[in-house]
Amino acid sequence: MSTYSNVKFLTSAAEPHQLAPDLGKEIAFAGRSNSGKSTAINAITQRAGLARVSRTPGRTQLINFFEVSAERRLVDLPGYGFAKVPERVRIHWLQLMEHYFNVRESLVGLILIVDSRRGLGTQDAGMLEWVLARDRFAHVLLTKADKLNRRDAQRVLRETAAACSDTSVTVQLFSAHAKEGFDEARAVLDRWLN
Ligand SMILES: Nc1nc2c(ncn2[C@@H]2O[C@H](COP(=O)(O)OP(=O)(O)OP(=O)(O)O)[C@@H](O)[C@H]2O)c(=O)[nH]1
Ligand SMILES: [Mg+2]
Repeated sequence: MSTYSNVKFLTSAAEPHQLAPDLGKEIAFAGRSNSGKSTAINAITQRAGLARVSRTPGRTQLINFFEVSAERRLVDLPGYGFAKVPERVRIHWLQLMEHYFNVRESLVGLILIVDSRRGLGTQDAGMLEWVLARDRFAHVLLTKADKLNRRDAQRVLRETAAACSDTSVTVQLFSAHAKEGFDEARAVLDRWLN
């Protein structure tokens, strides 16, 4: 039986007081809107439809908590960088994220989801700085690798790893569609949760 065979939706939070109880360990998935966060969670847990996938960027405006086992959680954070989001939504996002990262004792690490065709952006780098400043682990999934040829995928991997070389951040290629990188990602999650 895999670690994730009993994973289930726990709760959603739109406001700080709605966060799941801060017990045990949890891993957060963050990234730009439409980068493939929800898809990656579904792929890693092998549970189609667990986290909602959308073609419309900015769909996940809530913090969604999924329970892997007692006091072990995966967290789907709302995406950033979607230009059409109104200012008040952007400010709400910022306040919610600031609160989450400041208070969350159970947060052990961040899986940063980056579209491999875009590479690491300014906001992505900001997210990494945020978690590293709090002494948490961080791992980058370069998603949608199926959209690149092998040579370009390897180049993005090399460049991203180089950009993170002064830190403890690890990087890998990932594709939900081509079923690439699942074991590598699961190994990281297992290490952090155990
Ligand atoms: N080709 C390809 N498309 C992917 C892959 N992963 C995700 N997508 C597509 O990218 C789009 C966005 O995926 P989501 O998982 O909803 O992205 P998200 O980061 O959760 O988006 P928000 O919740 O809106 O921030 C969907 O149309 C997915 O089908 C992948 O590995 N390969
Ligand atoms: Mg999503």
